[in-house]
Amino acid sequence: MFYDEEYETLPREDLKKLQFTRLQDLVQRIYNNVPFYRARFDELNVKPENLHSLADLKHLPFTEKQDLRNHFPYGLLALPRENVVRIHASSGTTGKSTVVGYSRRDVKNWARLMARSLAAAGVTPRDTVHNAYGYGLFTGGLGVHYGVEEMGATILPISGGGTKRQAMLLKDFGPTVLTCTPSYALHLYEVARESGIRFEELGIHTGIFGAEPWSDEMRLDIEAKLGLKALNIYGLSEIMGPGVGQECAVAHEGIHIWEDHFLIEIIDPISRENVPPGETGELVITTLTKEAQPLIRYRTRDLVSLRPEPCACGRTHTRISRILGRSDDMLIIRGVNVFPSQIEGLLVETEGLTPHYQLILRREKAMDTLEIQVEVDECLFSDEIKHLQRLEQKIKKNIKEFLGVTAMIKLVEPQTLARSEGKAQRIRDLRN
Ligand code: DLL
Repeated sequence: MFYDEEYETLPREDLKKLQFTRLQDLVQRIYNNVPFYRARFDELNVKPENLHSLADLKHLPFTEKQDLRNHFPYGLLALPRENVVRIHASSGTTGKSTVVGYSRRDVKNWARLMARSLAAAGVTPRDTVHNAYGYGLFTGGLGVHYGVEEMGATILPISGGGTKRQAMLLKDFGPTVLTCTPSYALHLYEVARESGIRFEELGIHTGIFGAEPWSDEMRLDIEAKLGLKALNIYGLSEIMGPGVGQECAVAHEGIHIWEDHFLIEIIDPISRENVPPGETGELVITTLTKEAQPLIRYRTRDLVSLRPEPCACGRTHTRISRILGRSDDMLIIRGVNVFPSQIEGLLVETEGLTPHYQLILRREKAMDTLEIQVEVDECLFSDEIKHLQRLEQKIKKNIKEFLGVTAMIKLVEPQTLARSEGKAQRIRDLRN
């Protein structure tokens, strides 16, 4: 059940001490070796020796995605280039991708943290993992891959795409664990069903899904359809990749962040002050042990809340809520703020709809409009037109009532919206 029991259950006092020692070491390394950070520290008039406790973290500078872009590709390395053994990059929808370097020890730590995450999800060395996260510069494929090997389970390095073939492989190789994005899990389920494969009979007991936002309602839908326990895995390439945090199978609620390696804060994105536990804010992460490309107070843009209460699983590492949205994903429709995941929640709950949807934003006469296209399920589609119209009205009313925005609803035929092999593209912003 544990991979690294001593560290996973370290009393919080000891965990804090360990974090502080590691933070001191990190700050020294970064100040000596990364000109960008040295300049930032000097600007703010802070020196590594000014760090007396974890509370002093607040005097250190933040790091933003733009800082990584400005130093593209290798400008933030804290080690000589020849000590870097691997490079990953995040695709990024706008601008240049962000590049991340790993030392030999970084990739080892990553595999161990990923193994820890798998163990927390209930995976054991007896399991076989069908890994449909993409292999390549994206961290999902290789990140999960080395974690599975590290823990001694069997990896099926499938990668994304070729969904029909994947469905066959599910049947042939008999995996017990599925790893991919939640949207791809649903796609795989549909394609398998078309080939006459009943997912719930495959013997897959656990799905470890992440890399894109998904709602609680989506989780229930996936669990019901695929007949497995769906657990949330969190990570980002700038910090490491998958395995920064993992929801445990015991509580099945909230993501444990591996705090001996990552120091987290949750801040108000505007004032940049810490928000109280339970309140939603932006997750900020400091990498305590990364050698090649450590980051201080990295602003993830992911919105979460802290759940500091102890967990039934015995792990002492704090939990965060599922990712509620990204601050840069928030839609502002005529002054009302909504997150795509809130819309998703309402759609998935509505009978007759599928979890396949797209949000289309337009600007008409200086007014922002939102159109929601959502696929209906097959039984409903053959239904009378007036039923469909009634359903559209019902969704529209719910969205107005619960989220305060007016949306145009367009029900579309099953299988008409594009499926993604990795991260789903839910938003089409046509405003510019
Ligand atoms: O998506 C790493 C990863 C791979 C995580 C496989 C989990 C599984 P990036 O491509 O750099 O890295 O994208 C990171 O994806 O800042 C979040 O906005 C989002 N994200 C990651 N995990 C989750 C999750 C990988 N469980 C960005 N729920 C992050 C919601 C997630 N969003």
